Amino acid sequence: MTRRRWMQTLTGVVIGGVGGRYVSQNGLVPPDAAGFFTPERTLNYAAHRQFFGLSTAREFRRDQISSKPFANGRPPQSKDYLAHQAAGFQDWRLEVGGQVAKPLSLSIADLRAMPAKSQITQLVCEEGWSYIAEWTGVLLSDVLTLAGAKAARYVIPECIQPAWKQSIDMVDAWHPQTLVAYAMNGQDVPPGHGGPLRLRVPRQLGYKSLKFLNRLTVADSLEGKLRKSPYAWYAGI
Ligand SMILES: Nc1nc2c(c(=O)[nH]1)N[C@H]1C(S)=C(S)[C@@H](COP(=O)(O)O)O[C@H]1N2
Ligand SMILES: [Mo]
Repeated sequence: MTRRRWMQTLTGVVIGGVGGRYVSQNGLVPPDAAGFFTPERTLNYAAHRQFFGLSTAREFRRDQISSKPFANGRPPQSKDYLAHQAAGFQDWRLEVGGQVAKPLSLSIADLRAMPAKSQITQLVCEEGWSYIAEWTGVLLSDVLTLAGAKAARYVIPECIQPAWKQSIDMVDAWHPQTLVAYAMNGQDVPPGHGGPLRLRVPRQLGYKSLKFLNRLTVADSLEGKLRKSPYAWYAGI
């Protein structure tokens, strides 16, 4: 057995034996923890949630904003996206549904009419690069409040690229830095960075900040919407 295996086994025994019941009763098992065999995911998630639930990501000064932020990947080339782009995104909608009292369909103008919030945070990609930018938008918590979100486990953001699925728990969904962003560095979010609308979850690695956002679902289970990915579901930083 390698040392890593030993550590994993040991952690598994500790979580499985002593903390297992506590952890599962308190919703501290992430949806991609395959039971006993990936205890580090549970340990990481449970520790973050127990000890750092309300901590905030670092915010930066305006003079620290990166002059050349890296746009990861080309914007979608689908007919649908190009048509939205040609129309200046005026028909783009953010649908909000699932376990809510009042499903919503919000245009970018509707979102701009809501209280705005800005933050200068770092987007950190799991591949090792990062940039600092100012994001402006509506707090996800304000959108959830407007929709009358009910008690549930997850918010599932979706985008115009069906392969890109994500989900966050309610701690991140209601967190005071989690934004539905329509502006980056004072301009409309450019297509390369997920325009016209993207999620910003600054307490997690970049892949949780879904670009081209068009739907939010409040749900208790991920029902096939758990992204198959080598990367951990919980990517707290
Ligand atoms: N819809 C969608 N969202 C996405 C991605 C993507 O390819 N499509 N890439 C993710 C990854 S891996 C990272 S690091 C960030 C990159 O954001 P950026 O393009 O502003 O650098 O967006 C995330 N959100
Ligand atoms: Mo990334």
